[in-house]
Amino acid sequence: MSILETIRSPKDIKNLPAQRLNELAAEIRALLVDVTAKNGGHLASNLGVVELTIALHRVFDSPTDRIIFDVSHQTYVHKLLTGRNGDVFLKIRMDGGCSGFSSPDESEHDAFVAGHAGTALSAALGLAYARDKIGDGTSNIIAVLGDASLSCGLTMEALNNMSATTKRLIIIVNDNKFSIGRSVGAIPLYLNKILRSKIYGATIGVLKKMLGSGKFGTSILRNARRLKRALKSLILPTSYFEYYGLRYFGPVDGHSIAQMEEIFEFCRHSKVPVLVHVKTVKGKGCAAAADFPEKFHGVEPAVALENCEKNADCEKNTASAKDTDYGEILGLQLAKLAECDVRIVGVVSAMARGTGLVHMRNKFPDRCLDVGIAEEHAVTFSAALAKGGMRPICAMYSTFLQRAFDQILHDVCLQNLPVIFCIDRAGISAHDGATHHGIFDISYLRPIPNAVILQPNGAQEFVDALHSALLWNCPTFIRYPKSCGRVVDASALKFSKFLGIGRADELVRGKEVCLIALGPMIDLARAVAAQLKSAGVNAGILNGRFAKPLDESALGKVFEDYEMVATIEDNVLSGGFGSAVLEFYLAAERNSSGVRKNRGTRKILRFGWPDKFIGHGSSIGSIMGKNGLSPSEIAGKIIGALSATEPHSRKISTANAGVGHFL
Ligand SMILES: Cc1ncc(C[n+]2csc(CCOP(=O)(O)OP(=O)(O)O)c2C)c(N)n1
Repeated sequence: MSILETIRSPKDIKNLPAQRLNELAAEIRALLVDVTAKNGGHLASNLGVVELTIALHRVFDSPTDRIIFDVSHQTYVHKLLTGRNGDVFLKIRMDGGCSGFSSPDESEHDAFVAGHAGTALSAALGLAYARDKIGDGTSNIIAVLGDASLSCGLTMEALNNMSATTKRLIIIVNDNKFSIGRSVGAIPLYLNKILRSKIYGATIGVLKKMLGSGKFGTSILRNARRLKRALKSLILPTSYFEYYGLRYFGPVDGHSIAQMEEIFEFCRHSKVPVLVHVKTVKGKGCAAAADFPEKFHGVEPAVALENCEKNADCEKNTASAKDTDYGEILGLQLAKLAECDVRIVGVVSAMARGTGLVHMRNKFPDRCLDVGIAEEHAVTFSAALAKGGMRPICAMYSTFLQRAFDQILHDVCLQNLPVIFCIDRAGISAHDGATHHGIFDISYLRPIPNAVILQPNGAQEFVDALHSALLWNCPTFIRYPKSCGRVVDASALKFSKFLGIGRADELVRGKEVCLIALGPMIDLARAVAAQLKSAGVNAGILNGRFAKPLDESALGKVFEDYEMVATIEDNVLSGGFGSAVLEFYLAAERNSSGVRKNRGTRKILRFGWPDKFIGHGSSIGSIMGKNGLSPSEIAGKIIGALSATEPHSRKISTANAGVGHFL
C-alpha cells in the first residue's frame, strides 16, 4: 500500500512520521503527472505546491481552520489529502470525477468556490470577520495566493482593507515567479528583490538556529519576540507589507516541509495578520514542466509527457493532432496586421499563450502589452489607447471579461471607442466547469449601447470579422470558442470579404422551420436539419452572425417565410441571442411592420444554456447532451412543436423549460 493510500483525511497526515513525508510527496507528484496526462489539468502549479500543501495540513486543522486557495487551480494536492484520493480523483475534470477547482459542494475542506484569480484574500477577510463576530474566534483563516494573484486589483483592494477587518489572518504567498507565463509588474519584481536579497540565506540560518529542527510547542512563543526582532533587522525590504498591517515572514523554502511547519506553527498563534513568503519551483519534480512552466501550467487531456521533447517541437507535435485554435489564427493575423499598421497593439491580461497573442509577443514584444491578471485595467487601458489614436485588440477569455463589465460600459462604449475585444473560450469550457464557462457574454454585452457583438462561423469568417472590425471603428466584441473545429492552415488565411455590420447570411433555404444559429452552433444546426430532414421536415439555416445589431431585414424575411423559427446559441437563454430575436419579433409585430403578413403568429423556439450553473464534464458534447442540446433532442422538440395541435397559441411551454421555450 502506498503512503498516499493511507491518507484518508488530514488527521492521517499529521500522524505520519516526518521522515516519510518526502516519499509521500514523490507519490503525489507521480500521480499528478499521470492523471493530468490523461485528463488534462493544471500540472505545473500543482507540482509546485506539494510540500506546501502537506505542511499546511500538518499544521492547521482543516476544516475547522479554513484554507482558501486563490484561483484554486492548485488544489489537486489538497484534494488528495482531504479524502478525494481514488476514483473521483482519477476522473478529475471528467464526468463523475471531482472538479479541477475548489468546490464546497464536493468537500467540507473546500472553503470557498474559486476559479477566477484574486478572490482568496477578500474571501478570507470575510470569513475572518464572521469568525471574530459570530464564530469561535479562534480558528485560523489561511489565504494561499500565487505571486501573480497577489498583484490582482481585487487582492490589492482586500489588502487595503485588512487591518480594519481582522487581527488574525494568515496569508501565504506562493512565489514561483510565474503567472501562466512569467509574472509581470512591480509586485512580482518586489518579491523577487526580496528573494534575491543576500540576507535570504542568513534569515533561514537564524530561523533554523532559533527554532531548532524538531517540534517546539511553546518554546516558539518564548522565542517569538527575539525572532521578531531578528527578522525585522534581517529582512529589510519588507516594509511594503507592513504598511498594510501585515507581519512579513520569509522567504521560506517551499519545498522544505520542516521549515514551513516551523513558520506556520508560529503563525497559528500570531495575534496580528501575517504574510509568509514561500518560494517554490513551478513544475517541481517533472523536468518538462519545470523547464517550461508556461506550457505546462495547464495541459490538454491525453498529452503524454514522456513523449514530450523538452523543446518547442513538442508543442508543434501536440498541436498538429488537434483542431486549429482561434487563438493561433488571431495571433498570426495580429502579427501580420501590426507589420503594416503601427497603431495596432495587442492587450492581454496574463493570458498571452491561451489567447494566441504569443505570436504577436514573439514578433513585436513591445506591442503585446501584458498587464498581468488585471482585466479591469486591461479594458480601461485599451479604451485610452484607442482614445490616443491606437488600435487596441484586447484578447481575453469570456469568463474573465466578466470582471470588466463596468470598464466596458463606462470607459469603452460610453465614448464609442474602437477597441476590438477578441473574446476567446466563448461557450462551454468542458473540463474547467462552472467558473470558466463563457456563456454569459452575449447577455451582459447586449444591453450596452454602441456595442457590436458577433460570432463568426469558422476560421475564414473570423479573419474577415477581425479585418472588417478595424474598418468599423466602434467597440466590437468578437466571440469564439477555443477551437474552430477543423484543422486549417492558420498562416495561409487572408482577409477575403468585408462584413457589413449586422449582416446575417442565409446558408440553407428551407420551408417549415428556420434554424438561426451563431458560430459553432451552425454545425449543430446542420446536424439538427439533417435529423429533421429524415423526419420529413425541411429546415432552413440562417447564420445570424451578429447578436447586436441584428439583421432586421433578414429576420423580417425569415418571419415572413417560415412558420417556425428556432434559435441556437452557445450562451445562456436569459438575455441571449434568442432573446434578441424574440424582442425583434415582438417589436416588429407591435409596429405591424408586416412581418406576419396575415399568416398567423410565428412559433419561436430558443435553444441555449438554462438558468443554472453548469458543472464540468468529459466533453462539450456530453455536457450539451445532459442539457438537452443534442441534435436529436433539439430536432425532437422542433418536431413536437410543429405538430402541436394549437399552432397559434401564445403560451410559454414549460415542457421546454431550461433549454428551449416557445412562444
Ligand atoms: C480573473 C482571472 N484572470 C485570469 C485567470 C487565468 N489564470 C489561471 S491561473 C493564472 C496564473 C496564476 O498565477 P499565480 O497566482 O502566481 O499562481 P501559480 O499558478 O503560479 O501558482 C491565471 C492568469 C484567472 N483564473 N482569473
